[in-house]
Amino acid sequence: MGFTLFGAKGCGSMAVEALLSVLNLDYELIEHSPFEEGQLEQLLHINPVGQVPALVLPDGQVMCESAAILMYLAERYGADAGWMPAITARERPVLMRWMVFLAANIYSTYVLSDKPSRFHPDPDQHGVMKDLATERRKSLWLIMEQAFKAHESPYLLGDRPTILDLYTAMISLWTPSRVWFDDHCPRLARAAHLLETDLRIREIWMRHEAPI
Ligand SMILES: N[C@@H](CCC(=O)N[C@@H](CS)C(=O)NCC(=O)O)C(=O)O
Repeated sequence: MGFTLFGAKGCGSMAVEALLSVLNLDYELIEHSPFEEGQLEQLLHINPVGQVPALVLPDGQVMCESAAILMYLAERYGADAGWMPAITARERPVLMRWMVFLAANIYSTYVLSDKPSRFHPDPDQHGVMKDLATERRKSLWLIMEQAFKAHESPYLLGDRPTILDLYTAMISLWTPSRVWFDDHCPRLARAAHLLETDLRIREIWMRHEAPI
């Protein structure tokens, strides 16, 4: 019995799919877009928040929250290959800090811009809300870029890719845009592009029509 991943095109399930693939784990992908009425209904049975990704583990437990899923899978199945630094490694707290930073600060802003009516009833205000969310994302990416600027390693945390490279690469595909990211966050972008030379990841990104 393998994993079942509930995901949608271009969504946060991409990174989970990529990690399941590079770790050679058996999984079935079920597409349930949270943006399609009928599919959302079904998704709510799996994740009461109505979001993807949601991952059903081989023992039947449901796991949600992209950063938590990536950390779990990488620790459990990808530690030897370096996808998650060892608990005693210097890189471990760095990875945990920035995984949560990406989830809590950057990814969370899409909750506003994807469905702004949740935060303001007046549609005339939605444009400005989305613009402000984009500006907020930009400033957060610049903070992360600053923190990694002096790291000279090929990937963000060393010579091998970790889930931090994967999560960074995925979220940087979204608004403002990979073009903005490449121009303004060259250190982070270098790691993302290097990760995307892995054909298994590239194939998944292409299937999601990622702008790489
Ligand atoms: N905190 C969640 C956020 C997931 C999320 O926002 N997913 C988007 C798709 S990329 C979604 O399902 N949006 C629909 C909604 O928020 O109602 C995670 O990290 O997994």
